[in-house]
Amino acid sequence: HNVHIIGAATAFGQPRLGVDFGPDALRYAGLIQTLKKLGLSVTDKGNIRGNFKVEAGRHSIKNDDNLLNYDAVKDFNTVLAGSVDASVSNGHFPLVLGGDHSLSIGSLAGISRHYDNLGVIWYDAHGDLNDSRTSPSGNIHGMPLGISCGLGDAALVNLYDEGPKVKPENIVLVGMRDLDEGEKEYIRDNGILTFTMTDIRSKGIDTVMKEALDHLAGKCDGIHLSLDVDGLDPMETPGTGTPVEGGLSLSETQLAMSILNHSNQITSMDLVEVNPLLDDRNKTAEKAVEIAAFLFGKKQL
Ligand code: DIR
Ligand code: MN
Ligand code: MN
Ligand code: MN
Repeated sequence: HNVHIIGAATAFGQPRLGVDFGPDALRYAGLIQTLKKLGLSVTDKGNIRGNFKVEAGRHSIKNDDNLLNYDAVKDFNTVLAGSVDASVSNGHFPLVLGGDHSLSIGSLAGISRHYDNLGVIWYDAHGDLNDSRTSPSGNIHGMPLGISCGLGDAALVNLYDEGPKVKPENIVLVGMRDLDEGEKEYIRDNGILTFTMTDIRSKGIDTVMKEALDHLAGKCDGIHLSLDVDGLDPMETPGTGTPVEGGLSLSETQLAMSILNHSNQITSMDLVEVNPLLDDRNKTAEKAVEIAAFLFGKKQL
């Protein structure tokens, strides 16, 4: 692998500032050295940065459709999609560092054109399947998977490429424990394979990950992993904007990543929602680096 690190320094998808420093927090936690030590060749493409005008109240503007920072999210993701597309075109593995989860609109837009049936594993406390109608918040970081499936605002759905980027049957949700009513309805109506925390406690994360891969095997020509650090328990990863109790542990996540590594199926990744301003001495970024290391083959012995 040649891994392309793409820093997606956006906080536009939600109201809390600081998540735009996530990519640098991950670098300071040793991401690049850690991946190089695993024998990977790593290129850091630097950060894509939105034009923040916090003092002018830029970071709290909603459009008529109740979408927060709509224009900024759209412009940012168009640039990000181009960078991700270029990396995949040149045969590299894009590792997109967040930044809030709205960045997956751009990463999926840049990646999906390279696959007929892109699989997506969404490792998160949340489904991120809202649109402006079902969203309780207007925060676009709660919508990227829905948008990628074709839900909601047309300009976001058609961003970078016409039409939806992902099919519901090619999605697996892992770690779910805070789904909004509209998201539950969309999951049921579309039969999206979903593993709640209750399912994970019952079956074990190893069985869950194997079932996830089995579900995508055969039909998908690549699998994108979108990992929101709030999928882990807040005791593990406190530095994130929307923590939810009752999440995955670091060791379960290491095991999950090992299983994905052994499958040799993962072709791209987002590592998102690290907010160093909410963190305890950068421990969330350090754990996120450990998670990425396991995805790329780190072992304990
Ligand atoms: C909630 C929170 N479902 C929303 N979503 C988050 O605002 O749509 N996603 N935090 O990661
Ligand atoms: Mn495609
Ligand atoms: Mn989340
Ligand atoms: Mn998320």
